[in-house]
Amino acid sequence: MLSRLIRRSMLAALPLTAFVSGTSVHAEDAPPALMAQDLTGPTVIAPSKPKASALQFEPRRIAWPFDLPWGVAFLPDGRILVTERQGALRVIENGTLLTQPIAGIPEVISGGHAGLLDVLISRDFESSHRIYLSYTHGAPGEISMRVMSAVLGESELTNQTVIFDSRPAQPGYDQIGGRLAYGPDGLLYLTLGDRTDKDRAQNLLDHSGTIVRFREDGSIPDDNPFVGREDALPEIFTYGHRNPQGLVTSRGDGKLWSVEHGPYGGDELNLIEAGANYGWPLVTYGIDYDGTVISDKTTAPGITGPVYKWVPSVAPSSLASYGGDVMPENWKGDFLLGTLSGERFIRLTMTDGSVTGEEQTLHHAIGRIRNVIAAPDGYVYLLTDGHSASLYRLEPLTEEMAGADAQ
Ligand SMILES: [Ca+2]
Repeated sequence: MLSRLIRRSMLAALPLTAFVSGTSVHAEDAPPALMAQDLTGPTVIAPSKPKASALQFEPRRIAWPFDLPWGVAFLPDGRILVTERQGALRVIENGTLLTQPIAGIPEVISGGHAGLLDVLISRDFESSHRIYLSYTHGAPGEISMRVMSAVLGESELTNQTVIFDSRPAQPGYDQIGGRLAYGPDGLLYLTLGDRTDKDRAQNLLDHSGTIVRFREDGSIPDDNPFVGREDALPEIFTYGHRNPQGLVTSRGDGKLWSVEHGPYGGDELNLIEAGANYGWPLVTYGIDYDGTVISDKTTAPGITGPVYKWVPSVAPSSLASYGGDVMPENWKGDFLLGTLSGERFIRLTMTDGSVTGEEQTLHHAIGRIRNVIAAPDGYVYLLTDGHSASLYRLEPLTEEMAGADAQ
């Protein structure tokens, strides 16, 4: 950990041209000073500036401290589950973070970006009490991404069943994806990153760099796009991804969307459609961290381009779709993103499948944002990153408060 901190502080002081070949930095980890630099990539768009005047809420810290938290799930009884990467499933009950984690979670291998990642409650949770966990499993050199189905009791999991296990198991703790979500079809989707080995994202016999689709019992739908092909794994739904960490069914258009970390520049918002190739590393809007060009192309035949991109990178960690009644009416159907190195909260206004507005707020206000959740209670929650992290709830500023400020 110490060496990592030193590496970060050194990098922050170095210009891009001073990077030595082979230095391993990822969008997730790159310090804000680095990411804020301008780029000479294939295409550069001006990042929208955070607008303080647009702030219609303030973050209120409701639970802490968490150690490397990642996933959040809201239970119908009001409890909140939070995963910690080193292997704990924490519980917030009546506003208190319980010291005792849930027992019976799977053994995980953690380090880098890896460990216990997402938690998702079943659509029939009220009757089944079933949850799903994504996590890295195995030994150094042989790490796979798994999804476990289990039944949540008062303080422990039972009926644990592994319903997905990525292959091939391989080395690498970074760029592993890990986001679980229900698609519009009621099936489970999981994102998998390229494990810093970019060519894997174009290899259909490798789950790395893909989004996979399976049923709640782990079986594979007959209409998955590559079922029946000998040169492809049947769970794969889309491929050519670098490190997707956000995945959500839109409350606006009802379609499945994802955000992924690009390299140095080129984070993407993608509309996820069966069988599509999102291009990594054949085409990209970014360049490599050592300054080398990964591809001189941003489009190619057969490649599905992003609906929206960020150059320079913001490092999007998560994607939510707002549909509640607590925040302003015009938020309905919008996408909400947390960002890591960008340390900001982003709201994207969507119109007919296109981004028609981007609002960036909370810049450096609460640190790196690991997750953003549009919760069943209508509030938006933000989970920060790191070894002393917190869960925040966005409190809308009332008209009375706004009026008081103006006087
Ligand atoms: Ca792409």
